[in-house]
Amino acid sequence: MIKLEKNGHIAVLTVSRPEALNALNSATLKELKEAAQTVRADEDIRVLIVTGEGKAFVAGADIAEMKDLDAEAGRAFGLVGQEAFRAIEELPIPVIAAVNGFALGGGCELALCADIRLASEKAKFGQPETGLGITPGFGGTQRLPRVIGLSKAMELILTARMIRADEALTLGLVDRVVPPEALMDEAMKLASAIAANAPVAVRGAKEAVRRFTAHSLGEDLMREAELFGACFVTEDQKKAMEAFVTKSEKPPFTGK
Ligand code: CO8
Repeated sequence: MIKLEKNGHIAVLTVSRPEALNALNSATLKELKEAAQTVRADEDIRVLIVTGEGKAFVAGADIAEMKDLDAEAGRAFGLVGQEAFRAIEELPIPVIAAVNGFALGGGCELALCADIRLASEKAKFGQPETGLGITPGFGGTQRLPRVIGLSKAMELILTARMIRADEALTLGLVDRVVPPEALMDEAMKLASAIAANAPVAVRGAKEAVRRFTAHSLGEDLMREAELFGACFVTEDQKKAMEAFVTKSEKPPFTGK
């Protein structure tokens, strides 16, 4: 479900589960973490590009797998996702997200783990979790405000609305928007420009810049996982996820 290809000093990681719009289940998260470890161990790789196969980048964590979790299992699933995402974020080399389509929930959160984000004009972003009876659980509550600012992050997370690439650009969620057919070429050009610079200096610069936002991230992610797990004892979460999986109408939320 994760493809890893090398092209000179550049590696391309593709989330490839197109039948479920690349939704992240436990097996995919495990492969994602392993792929990050493979990239880390290969000193020849200087830049990583992360993208998705088909019409989605990643349409979120797998709702079918999450729907019946209880609080403990929910928290544990959140931690599995957080670990895989941290393995990507903490790579010493720069990571570019080439967002080709839907980047929702865990997908938007995966893009937030990259150092630079390019988007296709067809990309769509959002944190739909509160509409599914849960909080964002793969780092969105912490990384989104760090990238776009507090109140804009609040608005996106609390409304759960989906935005197009042009709005994502205005918000600073992506750095550039390009036509769909140009996305991978542009990502490769950017990666090549970075890979042509001195590897030790590039890695040092990445670490230094990341320190700007990394303060207390670890602790804050732990609290996010607890809050995420707590949603899985609610009827609202069960009913909203059941409605998604059975393609039926979501009942109004009751707060229970
Ligand atoms: N999980 C599981 N399956 C999914 C998901 C998902 N997130 N997204 C899409 N799929 C599946 C659909 O069920 C469908 O499967 P099937 O063909 O078997 O019916 C297939 O992918 C194609 O999807 P659609 O038919 O719905 O495609 P559309 O083009 O009509 O719609 C959308 C595309 C708008 C992207 C729609 O699929 C959608 O709304 N998906 C869900 C998006 C979402 O809410 N994502 C957030 C999930 S929650 C999350 O990510 C929490 C992160 C934190 C987790 C922490 C750890 C627990």
